[in-house]
Amino acid sequence: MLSVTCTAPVNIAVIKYWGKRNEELILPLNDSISATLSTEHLCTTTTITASPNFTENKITLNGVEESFENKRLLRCLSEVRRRADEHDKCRKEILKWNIHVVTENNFPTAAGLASSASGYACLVYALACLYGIEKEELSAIARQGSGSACRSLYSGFVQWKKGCHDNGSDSIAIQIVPETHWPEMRILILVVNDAKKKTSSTHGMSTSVKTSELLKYRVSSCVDKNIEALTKALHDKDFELFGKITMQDSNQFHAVCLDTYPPCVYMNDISHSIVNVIHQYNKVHGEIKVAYTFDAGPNACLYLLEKDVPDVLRIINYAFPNDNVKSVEYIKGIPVDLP
Ligand code: 2P0
Repeated sequence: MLSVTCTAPVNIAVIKYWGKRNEELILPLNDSISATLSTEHLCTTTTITASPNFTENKITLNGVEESFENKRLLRCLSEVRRRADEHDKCRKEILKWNIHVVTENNFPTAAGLASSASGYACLVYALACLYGIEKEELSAIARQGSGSACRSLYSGFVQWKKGCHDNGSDSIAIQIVPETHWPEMRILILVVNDAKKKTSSTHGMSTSVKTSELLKYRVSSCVDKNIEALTKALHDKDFELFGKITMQDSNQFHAVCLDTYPPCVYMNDISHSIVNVIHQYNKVHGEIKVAYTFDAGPNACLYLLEKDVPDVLRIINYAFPNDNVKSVEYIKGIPVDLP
């Protein structure tokens, strides 16, 4: 019997992934960029045990047994096993053993807090550890579990390159800058609602690809420019530019969601109030001090610099005294070196 336990973090996109050109291989229409959070607050922990005595594969998510007959799960498992089979030093003797997977999120699952990202990153990383795969590029495998998962395998700010090969071999994540590059950067996550979302990202983006004209414009004319400018902002530690692009991309992503037919409505009234408060706050200061971004849910992620955290927390607590807005503080990624 052999057992491994790994932890993987959530990532929060500043240039959003929304739309696939290949649903089977999970190949995106556009590049995306995210920051990987610290595992102190939001993470997935997964234990995988392999044994010759297990009569079947099993998976438990947050204490509830789920079906193993899940296409994405099976694909990740077979991709890791295929690579292990090709490597001389891997534990080939255990490749045929069944496995039991026990996975826990320390935050609300499927509430727009990127649980599938940390979940599949953790699964693939743990499988690689189990079979003894070393120094392998794993992000292309994690991507086939959930697109955004490929970004959670690296720390700092990470770009998922859409790639151009039909087989997805170059649709991988790369680190743009490590978390040490901009150590003052912080993220506050304002949990507005932790209920499970109505429209899954997978379904929502598939409908957007079929129905949204705005998504075509976003992909053809906006994202590449923003990827380039945001990368420069990161290298230059230019918060003004970083914040502006982050907010504009979030707004465009939600505009695409509304342009989808039927529309995907992820932000709620509190989300929109947060947007207003942030713009007022930045206006009063005459510069961008805080940037918001919203994923496929109503919860806000605020990017800001450490020096501004106390004042922004004060404003948030003042503006939302009775609402369920909790804050969580930020960031350092996991090391990606396999043991
Ligand atoms: C992102 N989101 O870039 C964007 C922003 C949600 C909004 O990646 O179908 O759960 O599993 O590839 O990865 C959520 O999409 O979708 C997502 P699948 P995924 O973070």
